[in-house]
Amino acid sequence: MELQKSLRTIILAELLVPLTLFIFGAYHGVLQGMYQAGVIRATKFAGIDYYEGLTAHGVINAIVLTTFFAVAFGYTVVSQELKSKVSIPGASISLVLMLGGSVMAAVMIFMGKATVLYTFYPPLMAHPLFYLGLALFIVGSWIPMWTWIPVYLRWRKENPGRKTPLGVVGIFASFIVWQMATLPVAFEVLVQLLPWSLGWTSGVNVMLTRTLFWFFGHPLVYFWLLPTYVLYYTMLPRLAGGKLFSDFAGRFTFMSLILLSCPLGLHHQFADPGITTTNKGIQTVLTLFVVIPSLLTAFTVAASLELGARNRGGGGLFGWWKKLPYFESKNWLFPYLFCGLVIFLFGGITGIVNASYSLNNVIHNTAWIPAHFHLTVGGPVFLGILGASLFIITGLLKKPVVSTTMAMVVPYLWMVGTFIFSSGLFLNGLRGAPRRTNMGMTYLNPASPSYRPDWWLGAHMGMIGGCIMGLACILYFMVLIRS
Ligand code: HAS
Repeated sequence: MELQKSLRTIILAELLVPLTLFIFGAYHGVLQGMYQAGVIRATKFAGIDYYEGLTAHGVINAIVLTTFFAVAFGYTVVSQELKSKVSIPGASISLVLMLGGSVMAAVMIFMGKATVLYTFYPPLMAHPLFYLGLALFIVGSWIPMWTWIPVYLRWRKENPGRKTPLGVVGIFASFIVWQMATLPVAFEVLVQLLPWSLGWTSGVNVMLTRTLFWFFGHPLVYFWLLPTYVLYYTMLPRLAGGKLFSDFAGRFTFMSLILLSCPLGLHHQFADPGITTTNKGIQTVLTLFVVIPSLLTAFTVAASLELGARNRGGGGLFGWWKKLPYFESKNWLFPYLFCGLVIFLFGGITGIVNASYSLNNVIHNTAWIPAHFHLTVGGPVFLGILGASLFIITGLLKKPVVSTTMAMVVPYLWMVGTFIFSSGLFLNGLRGAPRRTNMGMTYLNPASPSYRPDWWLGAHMGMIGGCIMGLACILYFMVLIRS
C-alpha cells in the first residue's frame, strides 16, 4: 500500500487506538450476557456498575470504533483510488479532536459520571465533559470529507471523462450521510444537553432531544453500513474470483442511501407520545423504501459471487455455491465479508419487522432489538471492520498476516456466536423480556418474586453466544498482535 508516510501513521492510529478501546467494549459485552443470564447477580462486577459497563459497550463499539474505522478507511480509499495526496494538517487535526473527544468521554464513563448509555437520553444526565468529548469527536470526524473534496476536484480536472472510482463514490456517500446525520445531534449536545448539565438551564424538552437523537440515529446505521458496502462492491467480487456484476447497481445503492437514509428516525419512536400517528405511518413507508438499496445489494453481490464461483469451475443452478473460497487460508478476508452477508440476511429481515408500525408494538424495547442490531452493526459492519483493519494495518506495515488459518476461523466463530446470541434474544424478546435490564437481580434470579423461568433458555443462549463472540475477539487479537 503506497500512501504518504505521515498519513500511514495517522491511519494506523485511527485503527489501533479504537481497536484497543474495543477490548474494553468487548469485555463488557461478554459481561452483559452474564448479567442477563443471572450468572452475575450483583449491581457491579470488578468495580464497574452494570449500566457503566453497558454505556462503555455501546459508546465504544457503536460510536468510537465505527467512526474511527470509517475515517481511516475513507482516507485509505480516497488516497489509493485517486492516487493523490490528502491534506496532512487536516488529517492530523481530525485525529487529535477525535482522540481527545474519545478519551474525555471514556474517562467520564469509567469514572461513573456518564452512565447514560449510548443514546444519552435525558432525563439521564452526564458530566459536561462527556458531552464536550462527544462534540469534539463529531467535529473531528467532519474534517476529513471537507479535505477530500479539493482532492477529488483536482482528480476530476486531471481525469476528464473518467468515471469516479466506485469506492470513492461509496466513501463520499457515507460521509455525506454522516454530515447530514450529525448536525441535529451536534445541536442536541451543544445547545440542549451541555448547558443543561452545566446547570445553565433548568431542563430540556425531552421529546425534542429524543427526536433530534433519532434524526441522527437512523442515518447513523447507514454510515456504519456504507464502508462495508464499499468492501462488498469493490473487494468481495475479486476475492470470489470474478468481477462486480453491475457497477451501476453500486452507484445507485450509494446514491439512494444518501437520499433515503434520513429523515427516518421516528421509527425508533413509534411508542413515544407527542408524535402524530400520521407521521409515524409516513415514516413506516419511508423506512420500507430504504430497504430497496439493500435488496439491490443482496442481488448484485449474490450475482457477483456466482460469477466468481463459475470462473472457479462451479456449475449448475445451485452447484456453484460449492466453489466459493470459504476455507482458503490465503484468501482469509473472504469469510469476513461472506459471513457478514449471511448474518445480514437475518438482520435485514428483522429490521423489516421493526419498521412495521403495528409489529413494532410487540418488540419495542424488548430483547428483540439488541438481537436485531447484533445481526446488523454487530454482523456485516463489525466483520467488515475486523477484516479490513487487519488487511490495512498489515498492508501499511508491510507485514504478512500470520496464522491465516486462525484469521479465517474468526468470522465463522463470530457468526456462530451471533446466531446463538441473537436467537436467544429474539426468543426472549417475543416473550416480553426487556432490553437494558440487569436481569440477574430480578427476572433471572429464582429468589426474586419477579423470577421468569420461561426467560432462562433465551438468556442462557444469549450468554453462550456472547462467550463464543468473545472467543472470536480473543483469536482476532492474537492474529493482529502477532502479525
Ligand atoms: Fe435497524 C433498530 C429498522 C437496518 C442498526 N437498528 C436498530 C437499532 C440499531 C440498528 C443499532 O424500523 C437499535 C437502536 C436502539 O438502540 O434503540 N433496520 C431497520 C430496517 C433496516 C435496518 C428496515 N439497522 C439496520 C442496519 C443497522 C441497524 C443496517 C446497522 C448497521 N431498526 C429498524 C427499526 C428499529 C431498528 C424500525 C427500531 C426498533 C425499535 O422499536 O426500537 C433495513 O435497512 C434492512 C435492509 C436489509 C436487508 C438485507 C439485505 C441482505 C443482504 C445480504 C445478502 C446475502 C447474500 C449471501 C448475497 C433487506 C445485503 C447469501 C448467502 C447465503 C448462503 C444465503
